Amino acid sequence: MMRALILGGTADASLLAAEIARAGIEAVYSYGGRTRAPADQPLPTRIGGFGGVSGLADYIRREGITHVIDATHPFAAEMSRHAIEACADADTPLIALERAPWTRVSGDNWIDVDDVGAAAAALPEAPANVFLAIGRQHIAPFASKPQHTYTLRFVDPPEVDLPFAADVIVARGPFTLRSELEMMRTRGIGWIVARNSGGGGARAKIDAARSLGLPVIMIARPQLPERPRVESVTDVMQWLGHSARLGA
Ligand code: 3Y8
Ligand code: NAP
Repeated sequence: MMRALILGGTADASLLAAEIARAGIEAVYSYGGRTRAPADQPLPTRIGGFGGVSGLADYIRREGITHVIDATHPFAAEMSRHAIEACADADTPLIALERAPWTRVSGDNWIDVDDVGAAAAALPEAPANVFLAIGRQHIAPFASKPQHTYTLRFVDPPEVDLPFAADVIVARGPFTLRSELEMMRTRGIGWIVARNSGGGGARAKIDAARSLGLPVIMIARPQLPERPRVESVTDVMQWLGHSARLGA
């Protein structure tokens, strides 16, 4: 009897959950508990960590999980690494649903960096107006460059003081080109810091930067160990042995 675990938290995971529910496959959707009110899913949902690799392996065994789909975010590296180790330990099939990274197109002015520390170092010395579109968890390195005016964007209002003065937009994506252009123009944004998340939900700021001719400091994805990986819900459904009913 098939029972799938979706490690969720992204737009692609929501699309997959809808398809799995439609196909009548027994499954559980899992959030990490990072936001106050995550989107509802059409599947039984659990929220919060599993308790490391062993906690996830125990969960898989205890809940009779037969297939694990890692549909988390390319930057949710710890969850993805734990899934690889726990599935090997529990001898449970694993597949990753992961969107391709964004690639430069003509007109893009990207400065490629490896991590958020290098992103802070890549900012100019002269004061600039910077949009940090990298969420809430990894902003500390920018405290080393207090000369800039920062705009941050969080899913939920900040609960603790920020490590540097900044203006916070509280908004949950996906975002549109129109709203990103409006925000960047009215705030006089001169620099954008982004992670190479890929997908459509966060792409609008990259397109807006290109049309405004603004530089984007682009943080590369963390390296992950090899695991089976697909980019579409249809491929996951086929892996699960069900053909996704396209748009039915
Ligand atoms: C909790 C689930 C859907 C899912 C929507 C996608 C698109 C909009 C774009 C910017 C960049 C950022 C951030 C972002 C995007 C989608 C998708 C995506 C980026 C929710 C969600 C959860 C999270 C967690 C949150 C992180 C943060 C990252 C904000 C739900 C809305 C910056 C990633 O405050 C915090 O602790 C937030 C933490 C991890 C990165 C960070 O380190 O701060 N996502 N985002 C999931 C869980 O608990 O398991 O609340 O419903 C999901 C989405 N966020 O159904 O349409 O699929 O990528 N999420 C980045 O790309 O760099 C915003 O502002 O331009
Ligand atoms: P992370 O740093 O890779 O994971 C840290 C720990 O959080 C994991 O070891 C696990 O705890 C727990 N966790 C993470 N995702 C989980 C899930 N879906 N279900 C159960 N536990 C989970 O994770 P993150 O980058 O903070 O991302 C957290 C969530 O936000 C994920 O669902 C991810 O898909 C979503 N998200 C993240 C980003 C991003 O930029 N990172 C963007 C969009 C959405 P235990 O070790 O206790 O099991």
